[in-house]
Amino acid sequence: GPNLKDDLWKSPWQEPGQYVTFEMDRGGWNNVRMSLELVFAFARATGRTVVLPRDEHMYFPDPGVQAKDFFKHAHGFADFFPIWDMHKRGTQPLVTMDDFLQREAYTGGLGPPPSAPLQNLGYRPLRDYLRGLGLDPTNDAVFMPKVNNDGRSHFLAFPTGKDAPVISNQTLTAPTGASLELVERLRTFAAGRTVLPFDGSWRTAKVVHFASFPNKGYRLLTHFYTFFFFADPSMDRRIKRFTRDHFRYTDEIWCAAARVLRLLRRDAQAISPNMPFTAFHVRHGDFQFKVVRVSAKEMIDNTRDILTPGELVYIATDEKNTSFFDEFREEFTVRFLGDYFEEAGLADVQPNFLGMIDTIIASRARIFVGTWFSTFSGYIIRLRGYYGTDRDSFYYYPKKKFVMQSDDPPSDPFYTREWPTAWRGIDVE
Ligand SMILES: Nc1nc2c(ncn2[C@@H]2O[C@H](COP(=O)(O)OP(=O)(O)O)[C@@H](O)[C@H]2O)c(=O)[nH]1
Ligand SMILES: [Mg+2]
Repeated sequence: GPNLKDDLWKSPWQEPGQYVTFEMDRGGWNNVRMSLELVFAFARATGRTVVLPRDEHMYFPDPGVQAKDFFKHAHGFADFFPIWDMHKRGTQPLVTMDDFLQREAYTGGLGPPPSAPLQNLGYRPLRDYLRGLGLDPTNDAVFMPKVNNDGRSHFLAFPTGKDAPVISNQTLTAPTGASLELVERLRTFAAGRTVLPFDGSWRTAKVVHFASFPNKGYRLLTHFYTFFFFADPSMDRRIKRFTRDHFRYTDEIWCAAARVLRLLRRDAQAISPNMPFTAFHVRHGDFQFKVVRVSAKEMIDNTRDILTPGELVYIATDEKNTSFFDEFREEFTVRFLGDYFEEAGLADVQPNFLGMIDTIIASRARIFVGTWFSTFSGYIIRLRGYYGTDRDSFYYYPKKKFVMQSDDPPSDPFYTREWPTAWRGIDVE
């Protein structure tokens, strides 16, 4: 959990009255979560206040359970993570969009105020207002960083402190005055990418606005820890702890998962006393990567050496037709979230939480087998990294089956999996 020492840390770049605004990513939930973590990590590192977007309808595909109201609910991030806790603890200040607009936009502090009064300012006019300020080259109050190619070609590098030399491409290619250790770490981190120095507007703009505007080159689909380089390794660890300790699903989500876990363990122990369970995440639905769409038989054949004959296999999936998994039933006791719907009281849970509940359940398994490319599988492995069980994570895609047993540093494409640098050794001050 969060600790007081981390909470009390102040960014060396903190200035009064600076903010980060952002738009929710338009992809699936884990893409949204990745950009959320990135925005908050940036705010924490720079001492800026986070402006929370208004509640929105987000993209949650219907995973085929008994719920009909997936799109009825607009969500804010506080529905999923207890984010106001960090504000109350003084760790990371937050403000709602409407309070921010009243405080800064309608007072003229950012440039021309919005054309409509607050109560009439709809979703699109608000979005276009913020983008418009960011795209206006004469407005130095709002900076909208253009980072093409989802952060695969660039990353942002922070120097050790306020008056320390800026980290730039020069540091990579013709370093003068930088330590060999720093240059080596920077080269490994860069993995062929170009440095964006944390300097200029990144530091001075009143507002840094992260737009989700992919066809114009404004989108960051990458892990925060592969996008921010810190010349000070202790700052790097601190920001990783901040993400780990403050982005934990709410008690409501955890408790629902815990109810299922108790029943799952009961069913596993009915097979044999003290028997743990194994989990798969099989991503189908709208998933665009066809090479990982293989039959259940192939998944079993590719992983039989790590499975225990007859054990309980929990399958988290967005495949609605569970007969797809019949071959698993021939060799294992198989369970899905839907099997516990009544007994675990899931009908009373907000249906858009079900994917997060599946995530937590799968993360607690003896071994985990994921779908390569899936950021949903990736997050299950991240959680296992936080618990220390990441080595017991695999992919059923043979080429990538054992990648979690390697300590390779992050490389392109960064977002298709999680990397041990997110969790390994981060508790050292
Ligand atoms: N309940 C449930 N939903 C899932 C599962 N896998 C995918 N989904 C849904 O499909 C979305 C997948 O999109 P995303 O989170 O972006 O992950 P990715 O597309 O696999 O990288 C999730 O957020 C869930 O809404 C699963 O195992 N269980
Ligand atoms: Mg997706």
